[in-house]
Amino acid sequence: MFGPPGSGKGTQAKKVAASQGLVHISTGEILRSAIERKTPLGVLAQQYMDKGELVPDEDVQQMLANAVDRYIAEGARGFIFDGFPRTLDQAGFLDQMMKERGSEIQYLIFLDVDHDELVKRLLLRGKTEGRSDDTLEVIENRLEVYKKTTLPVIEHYKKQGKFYPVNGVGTIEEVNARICAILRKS
Ligand code: B4P
Repeated sequence: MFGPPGSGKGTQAKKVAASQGLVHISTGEILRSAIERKTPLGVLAQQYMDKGELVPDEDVQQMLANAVDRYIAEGARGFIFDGFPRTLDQAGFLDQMMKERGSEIQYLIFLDVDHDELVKRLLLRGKTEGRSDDTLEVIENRLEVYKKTTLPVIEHYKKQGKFYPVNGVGTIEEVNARICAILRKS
């Protein structure tokens, strides 16, 4: 599940995981849990997330591979990655990691939402959930980082014929129906 901050990745990934029997892995959630538990990764991650920067590739990649292997050992039959990959290096890593495990990415679902709507949603979440990276200054930086560093990942999966754009504006159910239509068709 791919898109800018606030596009609904977490929201939609949870729904798709539940309906398709997939394991949902959100790198943002794992990092927030590490911060709460004050693990070495959490202490490191907080310095980046508080500024709206990305956590270094090697740390997130290691964390993701550990999570995937743990779930495979528990019998997982498929995954939905939410918030990963966020850089071209992470995309290359993910492809290689899946290949080594006899699988591959099937869809890059891109949630398309305009800038003003993103800022509106994230400011609202900042008010209701009190996430420390949902303040106006940090949101604007996250959106900048997304444009510069994360957007090129689209080209990577377009070349592989795996890019599926979805209009991410509408109710949560409407967006979910658009995603389900893509999964049903292919
Ligand atoms: P994430 O946890 O992935 O944060 P996010 O992009 O803001 O979340 P998301 O996009 O899932 O939120 P959603 O739209 O569902 O990452 C946080 C930070 O962790 C990053 O900034 C980075 O520092 C670090 N990080 C994570 N992954 C990393 C990686 N791979 N590499 C390096 N660093 C990494 O929800 C937004 C709000 O919109 C919610 O309040 C929701 O209720 C609402 N909403 C959703 N759908 C809606 C709809 N259709 N209409 C109206 N509101 C909607």
